[in-house]
Amino acid sequence: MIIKTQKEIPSSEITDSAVFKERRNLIKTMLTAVAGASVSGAWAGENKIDLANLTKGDFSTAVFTPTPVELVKNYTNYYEFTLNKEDSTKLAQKFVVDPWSLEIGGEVENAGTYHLEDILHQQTLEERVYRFRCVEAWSMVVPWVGFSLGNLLKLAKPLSTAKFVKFTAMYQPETMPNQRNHAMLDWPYVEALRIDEAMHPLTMLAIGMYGDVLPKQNGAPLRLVVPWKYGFKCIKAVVKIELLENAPLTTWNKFAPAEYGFYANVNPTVPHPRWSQNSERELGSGFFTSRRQTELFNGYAEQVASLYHDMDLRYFF
Ligand SMILES: Nc1nc2c(c(=O)[nH]1)N[C@H]1C(S)=C(S)[C@@H](COP(=O)(O)O)O[C@H]1N2
Ligand SMILES: [Mo]
Repeated sequence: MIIKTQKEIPSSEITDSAVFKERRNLIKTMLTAVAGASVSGAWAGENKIDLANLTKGDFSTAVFTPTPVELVKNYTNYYEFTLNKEDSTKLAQKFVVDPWSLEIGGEVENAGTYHLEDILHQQTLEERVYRFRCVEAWSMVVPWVGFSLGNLLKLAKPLSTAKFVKFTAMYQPETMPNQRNHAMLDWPYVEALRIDEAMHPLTMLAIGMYGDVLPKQNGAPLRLVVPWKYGFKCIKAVVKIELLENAPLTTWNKFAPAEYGFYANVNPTVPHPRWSQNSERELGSGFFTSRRQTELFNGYAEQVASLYHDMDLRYFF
């Protein structure tokens, strides 16, 4: 089972932390509404559910064993802060995620800007345990918490002219050193999907992982997760979603088009110009552990191959 519905979601372990406390409480309320208490009215803002007495979550029904959370939190790609995977944990803590609004516009009937909390009130949160494959040939398994992007887009009512969905990340140079220094990439970070990819039920917007809110270095408060594509498509800190008639330029594709395609579907038979994509190092695997064979569409071929039935994946990479 790939998608667990809210009713099956395990309740989270309660941890105490000062950061984003209010949203954390709201999310926890939503996450733990399934612990037996009544769901309706549970997200009025104040905690109607006794958060201190929840059963500890378990992920035993997941297909894959999640990567230890400490590894996922301390090995991150967040180029707005640093190119160093170990340093972004510390550097990202200055990032301001509260309050957070999401703008939805372009080729839609209902354009608007919404507080993240208001969006969460409307969406059904789910836990989904997905494989995650970085283009650099390492991988992990993450229990994300979030909701279907398609459900959100449907509320915006896309027009028939909407063919692509563009995502823009936060521009916050005061806290993001590489934006301040105009370093490495064009900022803000931009990604995009074809509309059918965006509407696919596997595609989600995540607000949490491992039963808790997203750590800042992992893309708080809102990030895209598209499990059959290379990790760079999974843009962090999303502030704007635009439905467009034409494909926009995306950050990595623009930076090095021969290396980072627009599609970026995981494909072991299409090597990166500088390395093979045939296998991957799993985070947490030992020095002598063999590498994992990379799968077409990262193992999600059954769900998504039909999206590309008329395309030669060697050229649309
Ligand atoms: N805004 C933003 N989103 C981003 C990136 C980034 O640098 N900035 N890096 C991407 C890359 S290359 C990967 S592999 C994943 C990493 O997600 P993680 O750090 O949570 O593992 O985020 C993607 N999303
Ligand atoms: Mo990546």
